[in-house]
Amino acid sequence: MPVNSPHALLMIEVQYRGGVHGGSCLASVEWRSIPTVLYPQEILDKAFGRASSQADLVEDPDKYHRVRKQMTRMVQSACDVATKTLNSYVSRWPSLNALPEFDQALVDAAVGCDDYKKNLASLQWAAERSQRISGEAQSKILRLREIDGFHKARRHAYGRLASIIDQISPQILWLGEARDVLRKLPSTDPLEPCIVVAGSPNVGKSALIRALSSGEPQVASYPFTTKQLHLGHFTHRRRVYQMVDTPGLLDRPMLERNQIEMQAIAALEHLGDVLLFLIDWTDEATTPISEQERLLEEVRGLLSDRRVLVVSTKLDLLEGDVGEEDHRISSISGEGLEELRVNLIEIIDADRVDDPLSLPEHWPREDER
Ligand SMILES: Nc1nc2c(ncn2[C@@H]2O[C@H](COP(=O)(O)OP(=O)(O)OP(=O)(O)O)[C@@H](O)[C@H]2O)c(=O)[nH]1
Ligand SMILES: [Mg+2]
Repeated sequence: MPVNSPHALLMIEVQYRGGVHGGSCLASVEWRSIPTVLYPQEILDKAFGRASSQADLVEDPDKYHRVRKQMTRMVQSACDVATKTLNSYVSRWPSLNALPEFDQALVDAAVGCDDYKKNLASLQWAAERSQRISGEAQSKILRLREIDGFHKARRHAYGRLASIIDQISPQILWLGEARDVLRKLPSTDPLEPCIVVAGSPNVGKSALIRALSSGEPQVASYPFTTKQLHLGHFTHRRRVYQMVDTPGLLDRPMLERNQIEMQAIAALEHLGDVLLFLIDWTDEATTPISEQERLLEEVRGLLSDRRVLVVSTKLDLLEGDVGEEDHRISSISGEGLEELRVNLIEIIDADRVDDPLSLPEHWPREDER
């Protein structure tokens, strides 16, 4: 196939697309995959343990040379393990500046962006210090002429390494705790469309996400509420339509909100493609209709660029007339769900046709063969 044929070009695009979407963590943050942070003492145990086993491997019939090699190797491998461990945290934790605004706002509310950056920077500092200790001890051992001196130099280096780790122990502990909080944050892929589901408490947000989802929705939490939120998705023509719940975020009057919540709400502007606003008109509703409608107006005002679909829920319980709405659904009986899904796909696709990487529907794709 000549390189300049349309097909060749297409292959390149497909590969490129695969590159962007294929690596699951390239663009989106998988908070769940942040590795466990060891306790300071565990880092030291790991470093010194590895160092001892390295020393055991040294073979030299001459005691003087053997001890010198052993001590050099112990210092080197203890410091290497410490450096690598600390650096692995730094590199596995996402860089905040590269995150979508909504994610940054969540991190800020959950653990504080400043602390996040400062504590990671401390680990990086300690990793560098550990390398320096290693280098200094090795050149010292090279200059020494006594077996006793080799041991002393090794002990001295171990002491320095332990004191560095001790010095950043509050930062290490902070990261360990932060990880447990961050792991529960919702993560969405900014390259795929996203539907934000809003509405007063108990209107059926989570039930709708569950009903539209292929498979069980993921459960996550926002830093603003003890309620669990749901993340679901469905696929249509290979595109993944993500859905996120907003309990504690877009479910009560904005006047009651603190600055950090407002920051997250403002950042929602950049997250979703469509906003579904759910209204419960049934007698079961826990929030009076007037209040639900007031919230709708507030949300419309806050996310003015966002296309809003008003959906009245619990159709199976509904009697008589309701107010203005775009859809009527029941997540229990399934009524209206497919119409809603089709409408969502239409709205989102209309906005995304100019994606330069998208392919016409009938074109062959590499991963289909
Ligand atoms: N009959 C009926 N009940 C529903 C329907 N959708 C949700 N419910 C019920 O309404 C209650 C609230 O539903 P959820 O999906 O938890 O509502 P939510 O908006 O996620 O609530 P919060 O997360 O607390 O804000 C649950 O008891 C659901 O079983 C529906 O279509 N029909
Ligand atoms: Mg819910």
